[in-house]
Amino acid sequence: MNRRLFLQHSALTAASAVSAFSLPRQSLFAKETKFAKQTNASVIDMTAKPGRVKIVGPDLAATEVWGFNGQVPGVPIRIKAGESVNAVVGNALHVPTAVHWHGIRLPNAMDGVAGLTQAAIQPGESFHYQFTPPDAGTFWYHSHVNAYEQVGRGLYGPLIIEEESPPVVDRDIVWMIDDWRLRKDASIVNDFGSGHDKSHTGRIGNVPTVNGRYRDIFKARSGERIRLRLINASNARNFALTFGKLSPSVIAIDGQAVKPFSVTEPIVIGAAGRVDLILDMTGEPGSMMSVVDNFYREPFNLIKIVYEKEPLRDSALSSPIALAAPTIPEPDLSNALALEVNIAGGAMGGLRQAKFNGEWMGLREIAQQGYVWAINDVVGNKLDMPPLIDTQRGRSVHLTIHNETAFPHPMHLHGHHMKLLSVDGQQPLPEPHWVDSPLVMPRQSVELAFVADNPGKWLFHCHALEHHAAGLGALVQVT
Ligand SMILES: [Cu+2]
Repeated sequence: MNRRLFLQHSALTAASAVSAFSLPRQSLFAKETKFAKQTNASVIDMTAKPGRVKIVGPDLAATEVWGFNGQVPGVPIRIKAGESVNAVVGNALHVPTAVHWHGIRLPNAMDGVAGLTQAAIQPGESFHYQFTPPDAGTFWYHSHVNAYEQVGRGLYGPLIIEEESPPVVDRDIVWMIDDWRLRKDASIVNDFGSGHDKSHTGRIGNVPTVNGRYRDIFKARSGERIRLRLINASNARNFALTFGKLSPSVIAIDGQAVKPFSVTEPIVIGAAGRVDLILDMTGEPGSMMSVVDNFYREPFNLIKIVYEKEPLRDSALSSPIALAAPTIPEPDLSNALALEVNIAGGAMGGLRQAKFNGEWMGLREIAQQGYVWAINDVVGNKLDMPPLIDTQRGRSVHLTIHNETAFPHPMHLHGHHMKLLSVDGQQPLPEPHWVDSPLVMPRQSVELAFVADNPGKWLFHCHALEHHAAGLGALVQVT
């Protein structure tokens, strides 16, 4: 079996280091994780505004965040396949904002990239987003204005589109995983977009959370079958999760169904990525276990699972877990626009010069403007630059991305899904599958293809948000 996808973090240990901030010590949360409220209303009111959230513990100081309706994660959106998202986004912040619906194949004008697809929503103003997602699955939404600060302060939430006939489970749970850079008093360290974060691995925090809570407890029952939707909302932290003796089955990646396969290796979820699991809770009643992250050098317990004393049933369910196959058009590789995409720059990257505003410039000079990355020797510092890809609607595009840097890059394409064809020349696990934010590890080459069937100018960028802010972005134009 090709374990590359799930072990691709192994090359990382030398290149990355978790932030020097130490983890605060405090009690675990006692209560079960629950979202404040499910949204069923036809029009969703979601206002970006400051809020106070107990992140580090129920008895400790609250953290001043920015959240949609003041909460973290933001107001949850859960609709059925075929239904529309109809959201009025207000802005009660003192800065402009906008909402990007991550992974949704939607009309360009609804994509939420301020300065490209819409004007930013100014303080006191609102914007009405309306679209019908073509795919069921696990998606999310987040700010796309100064995202490295606004997402880092909590402006994100889950967007779940339920299948017409989903697999039978006892509970359908969302874990939005994130990490925060907090001081001992639980306040956010206000060093967003620092030169170090931009040129190294991105903003890695010291307080990893599940649904906005550090070291939470998740209660489960023996015999229970859970669909767990993992969404990585971190600025830049990647996760590689293990579930003790449980044997999770992966049923979807980046919102799109895959042929179910079970894993014992760590499950890698790059920044902005999603993985849907079926978890059969086979532990003993009354026992407990930890979900452990192994991506970086120091493993840590992300969340504790505690079994209730009463089992739900004696043996695991055996009903089918496969989701319906995705309905994304297959790219035609025999007639595709082929492009090599070289990612270069950053610390220890060896990039000497690149094109900045159309002129060749030395990296030192470029760094003085706050940029350190380039795609095909072009620094992505503006939204009105010439596109990396300019193609007619309906054409297949075949990309080979080479990461020539010392850091991982989750490369997100807006408005489309791409088929992950190979990783370092080998077939990905379990087979070629659809992605919207593939994690490309240092020195890795990743082959992708998609049909450019969605007209507009779309962003193609690194979702380590500090990297994007420092030039790791380009445009794909479909006309
Ligand atoms: Cu990056």
